[in-house]
Amino acid sequence: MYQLLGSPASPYVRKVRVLVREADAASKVQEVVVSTSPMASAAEVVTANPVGKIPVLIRPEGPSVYDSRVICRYLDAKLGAGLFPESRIWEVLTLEATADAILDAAVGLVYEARFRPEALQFPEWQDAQWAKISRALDTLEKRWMSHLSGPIDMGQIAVACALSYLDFRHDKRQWRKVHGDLDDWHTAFRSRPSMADTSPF
Ligand SMILES: N[C@@H](CCC(=O)N[C@@H](CS)C(=O)NCC(=O)O)C(=O)O
Repeated sequence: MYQLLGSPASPYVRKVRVLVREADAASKVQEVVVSTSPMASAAEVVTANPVGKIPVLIRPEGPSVYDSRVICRYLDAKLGAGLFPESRIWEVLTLEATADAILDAAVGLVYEARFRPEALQFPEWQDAQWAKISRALDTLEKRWMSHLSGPIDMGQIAVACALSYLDFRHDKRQWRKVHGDLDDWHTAFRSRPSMADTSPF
């Protein structure tokens, strides 16, 4: 039995939770909820991942595995999920990296607002982070719609988790208003049972 240290609000953890459900392997991965933050790392997370970030996968056969991209690739292999097809592996990995980059900027913005004293907040930096997200959404819409509409893979799951996180934490930015094709795609994708079952809201 694997143990997944995480939190229902974390979009990186959600990628793994969706993969596990798509692989129909929920009985093999116990989800353990932890509370951790950049300013107060949870001890049980640090024991398994020195930088204190979630998700972390504790596995019976060796040391823990961490970073959502590594965990997803690992579990895909172990559970036979088939979400990293060799025939389009570089596209899948690039798409996943694009989704994770959206998340890195989006989560960073939340941390800035939550943990940095108001007087030290830096609107230009915040705008630059949102500009990264905006450019990535433009690129997804211009270059990736046919891939997103093909057979399910890890790239699609990562993009769906990233877009849901924008809804969850950055709703005021209204990304859907200027990205109609992505809006339609995400609205259909999020109705999959694996997505509905892992929604943070
Ligand atoms: N690249 C990492 C990012 C994970 C990450 O930043 N997780 C956040 C939760 S959404 C976290 O653990 N933050 C606590 C911290 O930064 O110390 C991954 O893909 O797993």
